[in-house]
Amino acid sequence: MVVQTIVDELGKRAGYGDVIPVIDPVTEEQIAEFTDGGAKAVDEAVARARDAFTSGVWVGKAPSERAKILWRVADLIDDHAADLAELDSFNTGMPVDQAQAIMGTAAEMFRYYAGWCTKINGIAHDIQMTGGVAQLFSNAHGYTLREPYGVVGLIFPWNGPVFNWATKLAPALAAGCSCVVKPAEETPLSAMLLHKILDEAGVPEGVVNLVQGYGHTAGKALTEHPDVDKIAFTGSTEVGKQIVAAAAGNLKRVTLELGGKSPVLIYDDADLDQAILMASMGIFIHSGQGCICGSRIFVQRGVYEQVVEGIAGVANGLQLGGPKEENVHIGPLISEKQLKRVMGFIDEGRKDGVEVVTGGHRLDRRGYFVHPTVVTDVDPEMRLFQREIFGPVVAILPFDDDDEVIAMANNSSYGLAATAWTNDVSRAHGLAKRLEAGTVTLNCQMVYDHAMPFGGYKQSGWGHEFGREGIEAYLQTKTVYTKI
Ligand code: TXE
Repeated sequence: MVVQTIVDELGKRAGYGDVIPVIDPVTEEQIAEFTDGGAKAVDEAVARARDAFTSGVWVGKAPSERAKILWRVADLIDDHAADLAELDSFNTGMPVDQAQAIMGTAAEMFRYYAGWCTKINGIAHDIQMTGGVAQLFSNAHGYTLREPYGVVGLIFPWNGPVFNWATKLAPALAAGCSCVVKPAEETPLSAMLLHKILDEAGVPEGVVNLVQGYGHTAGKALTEHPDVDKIAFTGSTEVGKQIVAAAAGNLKRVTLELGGKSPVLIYDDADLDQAILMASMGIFIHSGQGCICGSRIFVQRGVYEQVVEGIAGVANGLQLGGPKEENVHIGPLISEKQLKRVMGFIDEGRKDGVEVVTGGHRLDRRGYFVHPTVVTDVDPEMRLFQREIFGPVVAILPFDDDDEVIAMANNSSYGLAATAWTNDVSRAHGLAKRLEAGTVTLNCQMVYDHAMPFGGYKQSGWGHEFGREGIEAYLQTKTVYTKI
């Protein structure tokens, strides 16, 4: 019911470019279409956002009022969780129960940042300089103001539409920014309902502006726009670099949450049942379309065969299918483009001589389904081992000691997440220090909390989301001196 309404509304949106088809990754059929907003829709949206910011309709509200509205957004996300989950699973093919679980975390993101609205403050300082010309300023007082950047562009991908939206919008609004939101062209649906939720919650008109369109048209125009003060982006490292270049025009601020090739270290003293299950789910869940997926697994030699066998066993036991099918664990890849990309890496690996222990093929049915795939005999310099595949493909290598595995794990241009499974507590914390990653999980995997910062080392990103750092990413500091 909600799907049809949103599909109709999307189709009726005014646009200025090509008609973009929306494809169901389960059936490969077109389920909706819309017109690319392009640069013109971006211009209009930025102008509305600027007017809203200048008028003070949002940034000028009492922080406690902003907090109340963000709480209402959270409550409305909860109220509409079933509809939102239906839209995301319809659009991405992910199982409905998994989509539903994500809605709760999106609502909590708004509650968490609602709390920050009343806690944005600077420092106060009595001027203490003495001697020489500094005496002129000695009887003075200084303080800092934490102010929102102004108009921010929020660009995100298709792998978790509602969650990605909440992760960017909640802190941006808590900080007092006005926003232009550009969802991925593959997944435009849930953002339409979320936009209505903002309206119903009382976010004033013009504060959040939705632009639907391609990355190379609307997204690019947003990143180049001279009246946008900041871009927050989640997506590929390649596009992240283009955004940095585009932002140079007006030196807009940029935060980036990019790809990963996260290592998972499994030692022979670990709880192997747990490690095998979690390491498997850490790459196969959502068909490997998660930035923190553990796509490189290193296993201590004594338990190597056992772990490879165990992970292949989990892979073979997973049921793939669409949201309307029974007992499904994993959905399809999002698009034909991603299917070709993933199969391209597998085929290249085969030619280079890797052993495909299980999987390595798409399913013999409609839809962009790839069988969870385990490969061994991999040279660490292979593209399959160095590049983010963003599919259900894991490479497993043996290791003997800490130094060897740390060198292999850190041999990556990425640095988003890393995991170690070992019952030796001292070793675990030693590894946490030596692994080059923005998030390290010890004897657990795929863990996150709204209050804990999340960001990438190396080419996995700039800046942080979540926690205090998450709101600070939307604030700048003004220093004020006053003579007493
Ligand atoms: O990403 P893109 P794609 C990685 C993953 C995946 C690969 C390609 O490896 O295989 O990226 O996925 C917008 N200026 N990640 O093609 O192109 C685009 O419209 C401004 C990891 O989907 O980066 C969409 O909204 N915006 C990642 C968003 O950027 C542009 C999640 C992401 O698209 C733009 C997704 C441009 N020039 C993919 N070009 C993660 N970190 O989780 C595109 N966009």
